[in-house]
Amino acid sequence: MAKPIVGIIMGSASDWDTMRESHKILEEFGVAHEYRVLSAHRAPAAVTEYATKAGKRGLKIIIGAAGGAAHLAGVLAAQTLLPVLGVPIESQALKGMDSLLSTVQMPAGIPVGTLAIGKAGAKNAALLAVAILALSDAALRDKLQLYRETQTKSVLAVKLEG
Ligand code: RP5
Repeated sequence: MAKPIVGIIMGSASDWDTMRESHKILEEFGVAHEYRVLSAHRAPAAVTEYATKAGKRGLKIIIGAAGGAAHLAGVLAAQTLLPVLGVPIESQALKGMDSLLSTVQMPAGIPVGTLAIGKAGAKNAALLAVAILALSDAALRDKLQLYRETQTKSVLAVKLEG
């Protein structure tokens, strides 16, 4: 098994249905990755340990996903120099607006690259991770190019019935 270069971290097992979309994209592109639950509020010391050791373990990008008071991506970003991509989980109470605002509104100096709420954000976080990695990986760049071309073809092939 290749050493993971992307870490998908989520605040709860209940986030997995959303974050599986990130996992599926990274699988499709053959990017070695890991995924686990770590909560900024329920397990803060474990988040610190993960963030502070991630770079030394060979990770290049972290995807942090949480819902509600979604501080996980920000807390990860505060404790690593690796790029952190944030996915706001669609919460039941506020449909993810709470998650979006608490993920995206970082203080200047500690960036989190925040994606859309829910599954679109999870998928795009992985695609953005692939694009970042593709800057220094020509084979991955070719795969991304093919992915885009295939996507365009499938959009243009749509036949609507009247
Ligand atoms: C957040 O609280 C998690 O990221 C999850 O989206 C939300 C609810 O968690 P559970 O109560 O389902 O464990 O920390």
